[in-house]
Amino acid sequence: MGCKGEKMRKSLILGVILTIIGVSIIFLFGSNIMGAFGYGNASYTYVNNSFLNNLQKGANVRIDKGSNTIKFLGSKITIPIIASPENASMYSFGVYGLVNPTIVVRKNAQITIQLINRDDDMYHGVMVTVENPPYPYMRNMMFNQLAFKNSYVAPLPLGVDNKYPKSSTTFIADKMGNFYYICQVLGHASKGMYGKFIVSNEF
Ligand SMILES: [Cu+2]
Repeated sequence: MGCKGEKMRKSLILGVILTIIGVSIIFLFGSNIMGAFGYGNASYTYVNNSFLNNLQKGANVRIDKGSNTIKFLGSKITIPIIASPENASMYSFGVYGLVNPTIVVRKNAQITIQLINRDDDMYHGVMVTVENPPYPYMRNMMFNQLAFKNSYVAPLPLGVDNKYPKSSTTFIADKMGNFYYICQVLGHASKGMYGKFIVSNEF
């Protein structure tokens, strides 16, 4: 009996210590860890419907509806991505009227992703990742693997009453290959909220 009680006390103390360590780590480093892996707080401004309706594609943008692909030929480009675009699943992204298009950019291009959340009942973010689909519901949120440094916009709050949060991030596409842009909110990528992101030199 004495031995059993001792064991229980030891494991209780161990449990308490581990909990304290865990909470401290989250407290001390939480926001940095979250930021590094695509979470944290995004700062944002609001845009409205007329902003969305007047998004202009630059001269160096090639849209191919047939293959659902958009090529950005420039070396300094802005990609406006709408979370929950009109007339599409709320678990999808819209870019220049296409839904979850394949995005192709040049190697070493400077990419600015501008995310706008049109959804009035869910947060959405975006990150360019090395992770391939299919995405399980419980994607590993602590170890999101960004494809490029800063290739994410943290989840944005709801867009209501013609006021849609907008935030952006800028990064260099410094690796060739096939990547994906996905919504990092739990369960969204698994419901289809993603598209291919290709870095290429063949146009
Ligand atoms: Cu989402």
